[in-house]
Amino acid sequence: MLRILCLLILFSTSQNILATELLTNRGFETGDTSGWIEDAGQGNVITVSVNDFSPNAALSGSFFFSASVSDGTIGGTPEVSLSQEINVSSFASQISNGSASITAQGFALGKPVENSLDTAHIVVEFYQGGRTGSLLSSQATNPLIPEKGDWREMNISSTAVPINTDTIVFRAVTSLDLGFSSIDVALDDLSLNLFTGNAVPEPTSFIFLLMGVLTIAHFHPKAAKI
Ligand SMILES: [Ca+2]
Ligand SMILES: [Ca+2]
Repeated sequence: MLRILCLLILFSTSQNILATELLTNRGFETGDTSGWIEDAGQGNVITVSVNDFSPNAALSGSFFFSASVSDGTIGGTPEVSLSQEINVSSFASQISNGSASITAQGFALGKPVENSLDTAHIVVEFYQGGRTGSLLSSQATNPLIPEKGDWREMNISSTAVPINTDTIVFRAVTSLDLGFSSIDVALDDLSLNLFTGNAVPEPTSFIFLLMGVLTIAHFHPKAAKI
């Protein structure tokens, strides 16, 4: 009987979880870096690479970001970082009761003729008091050496938003294999999702469940001893 009741509760439960994409211009489809802070002020949003990425095309849409010297970065630049700073104070109640979490994602591509080990990674930082305030915690992917000829995924799995967070910073970072001159890395389809809410029983389902249990208890008194 206990097993049946547990199953009934499971099936009467709905996933009352909302996902909100926090990034703007996440695939660079404005044709520029609108919405992004270019920490090094370098790189460029392109449709076709001078130096030929392979495939020489966006992962989705028409545009992608390139950190390559041929696309505007000064030779020898050790790192090109794009970031967005998102004020999440409108989610304060969910964050303060521990029911907010994030996932982050991005894709990187290398060049077919490039033999240096440039890398890409993504970072999510949680702040109290804005980006210049207290860093509460952060998550980062391991450095990825982009594949030549294939967009590869960087992924931060579900991470709880620390209580007191009012600002989340997302960074996509490309890094130079020191000793070489060009960061031959492209980025596209960056994403930062905020999830709020918990799995909660639907009131109507719960009433039907209660009626069912009471009916069973009425006709099968022994079965009600759970
Ligand atoms: Ca794109
Ligand atoms: Ca390189």
